[in-house]
Parts: sequence; structure tokens; C-alpha cells
Amino acid sequence: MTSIYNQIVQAKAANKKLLAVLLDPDKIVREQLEVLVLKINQSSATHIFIGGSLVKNNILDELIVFIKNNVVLPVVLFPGNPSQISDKADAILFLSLISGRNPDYLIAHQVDAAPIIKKTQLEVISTGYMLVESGGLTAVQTVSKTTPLSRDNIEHALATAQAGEMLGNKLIYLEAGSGANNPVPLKMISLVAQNITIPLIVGGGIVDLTGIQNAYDAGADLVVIGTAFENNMHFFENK
Ligand code: 1GP
Repeated sequence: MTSIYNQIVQAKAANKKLLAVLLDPDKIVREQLEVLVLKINQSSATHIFIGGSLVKNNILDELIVFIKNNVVLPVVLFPGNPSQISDKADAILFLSLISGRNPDYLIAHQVDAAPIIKKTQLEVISTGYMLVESGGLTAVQTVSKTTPLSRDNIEHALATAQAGEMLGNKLIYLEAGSGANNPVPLKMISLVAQNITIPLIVGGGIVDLTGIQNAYDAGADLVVIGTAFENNMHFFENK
């Protein structure tokens, strides 16, 4: 069976754009789960990401099992910390917050997570995670206690992405932060996309279908939509 990562690489090679719906277990309303899976099945989503900065509740396993039973898309963990690991998912983005200088999010959480992940069948996808300044304080910034990259210094963002690729990251994730005031600047997406060879994920603050298309046109291989779908389950129908 082709791995989830290889599917992403193949999609990039074929210029087939990918779309992930991000579900935060803390924000899922149990009563809305049936509608949620229906709307995901009717959308053009190709992946489901599960995670959040905090994830305080313990419905992670239950939520993933429900989704796996009702949706055929791969379920990829997008964890905020090592407690957000579930062997019910298909893969995990093994994140290192390479835009920041907090060792906890560069390597310490990863050391804690490694033995837990080893006991699962999860496909591990090493991901260089880059937080970009978005015009306001985001949860990632608060929780990670790191300074986001400047929106204007796109050369520095490129150097960070290239360092991530050289370190062996298999994906780069340009993140404005969930519910960000402004998404990642298109010029930054474009410069990074043109100068790395690994697939590029872009998310945070994208609130409409035009925003998704703009990110694709700039060079994003996979776009992540969280808040906009959380707020409006008809989001993907607004053609
Ligand atoms: C957050 O990039 C994701 O980690 C999605 O952000 O919630 O703003 O869509 P939004």
C-alpha cells in the first residue's frame, strides 16, 4: 500500500492540490458529528488532520474511530503535544517548530513522544513547522512561547524552510495560526515553494475558497482549513 507521504509526493508531482480539514477534538460537538462527516464526505477534502494546541478532553480515540468508520480519507495526527497521540489514526505529522527557539518544541516533546509512537503503527512524517506572524496573538504562539517569523522577511522564512529540508524534514508547514487575522503572505508561500523540493503545507486564517485557491496558485501543495469549517459546516459548498 502506498504510504500517505508518498501519496502527497505523487500528488505534488502531478500538480494535484490537496486539502485537509483540521478537526480540533476540543471543539467538536458530539451531536454534530453525523453532519460533520456528511459535510466532509461531500467536500473535496483529501485528508483529515486532528489536533489542536491544547486538546484537554479525552475523546481523541473515540473521535478518530468514528471518523474512520464514516469517512474514507486518511486521518493524520497534528499534535500540539505528546499527549495527543492515538494509534487509531493512520499517520502523524512529527513536528519540529523550526521557526522558534524553544527547545521544548524543537526536540524535547519529540523525545517524549518517540517511545509512545514506536508502540503504534502510525506512519511518521517529519515536518518542519513554521509559525508566521499574522497580525495578532495565536494559540500556537502562546502555547509554544516562541516568536513567529516576520511576515516581511520572506528570505528568512525561506532560509528556515531550506534548513528544515536539509535537516531531513519531509514536509514544510507554513502556519499563520488557527483563526489567524491574516493568512501566510502569498509572496512567502511562493518563494518557499519555488525553492524547496519537499511538499509544502499552508494553513491558518484562510477563510474562503478564494483564499484556498490563492494559496494553491502561490505554490501550496496542501491547504489546511480548520476554523472556517468549524464555524460553518457549509463552508465547502460556497461555490
Ligand atoms: C491551524 O493551519 C491550521 O493549525 C488551520 O488554521 O483554523 O485558521 O483554518 P485555521
